[in-house]
Amino acid sequence: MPERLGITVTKHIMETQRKIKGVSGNFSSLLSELIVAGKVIHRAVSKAGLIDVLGKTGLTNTQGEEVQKLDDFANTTIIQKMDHTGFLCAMASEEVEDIIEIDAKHPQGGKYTLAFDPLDGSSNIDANVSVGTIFSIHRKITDGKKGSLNDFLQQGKRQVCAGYIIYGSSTMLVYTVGNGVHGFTFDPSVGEFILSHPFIKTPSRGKIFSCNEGNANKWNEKTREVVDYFKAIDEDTGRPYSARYIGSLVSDFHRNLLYGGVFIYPNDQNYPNGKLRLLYEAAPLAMICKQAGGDAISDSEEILEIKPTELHQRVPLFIGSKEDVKVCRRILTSG
Ligand code: AHM
Ligand code: MG
Repeated sequence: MPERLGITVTKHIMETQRKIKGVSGNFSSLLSELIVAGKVIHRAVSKAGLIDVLGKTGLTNTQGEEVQKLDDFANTTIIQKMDHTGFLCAMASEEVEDIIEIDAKHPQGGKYTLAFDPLDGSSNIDANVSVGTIFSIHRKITDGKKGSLNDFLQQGKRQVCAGYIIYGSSTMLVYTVGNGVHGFTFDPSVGEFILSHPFIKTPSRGKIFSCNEGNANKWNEKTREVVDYFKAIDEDTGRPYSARYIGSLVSDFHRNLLYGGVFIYPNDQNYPNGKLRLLYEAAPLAMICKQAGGDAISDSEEILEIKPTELHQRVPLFIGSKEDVKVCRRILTSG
């Protein structure tokens, strides 16, 4: 008897797509292509420690290929994998200043936009810390075949799909199209993502708070109050919470999604609007978190309600278990 493979992500996407109103076969093909890019990035990340070894000269590795920084590599991989599919009208990447138009030599008229952070947390990569790719898909809303900036400046609640791939102790893909959050673990022996975490639900109250507390003296008073709340002793609500902070957003978010807790990147003296980007980080993770039963706010608004005004807009982020975000909201908006 052959071993049962389990549900592959491709099968899952095709089945899910049939249930979503208004999406076509293009949509599952788009995601499938993106997942192939994720597999290529997975392969590169898993060899991260060898890059210097193989490319000592800094120019080429033993195969004669140019040795590239991994975030550049991930960025180029996604662009090259997606630009000729005909499904996208444009892309936007955290690594690229302007929107990425689809070259005239490729099919035009794609119905979707793709915004992505190719390798979030990449400053940690030399220490073997988990990193991730975050993605967000919207429908094109402007007329004409080419995508424009306005196609990207849409509220997070208009996302058709959001997800991330975490390159960790195992590589996982987590995605939602608005009917729950589903996690797939990469099985390298068959080269497929296999459904391992269907319908992920985050605990309504967590045990973890995650923030860079080294910045506490640069925070405003309200943020300090929020963090003091999670550190205070209170048996009924299980406080103090544990502090856990990797400094790699996908990893911190993923852990808190599964275990429950709140991730905080507030505005501070260095980052008056917060550090994290609305389109590539906050909005897609907010969609996932909401779908898993959690919540996400900036200091004053629901993340998914914010209408972006620029591509690389930053936003403060308080995201995680519903009850914990409720406390953040109460303190942040108190008089
Ligand atoms: P980047 O987009 O420059 O890589 O920064 C994003 C990263 C996140 O992964 C992480 O949550 C955050 O920066 C950590 O910032 P800090 O080092 O200030 O705590
Ligand atoms: Mg990032």
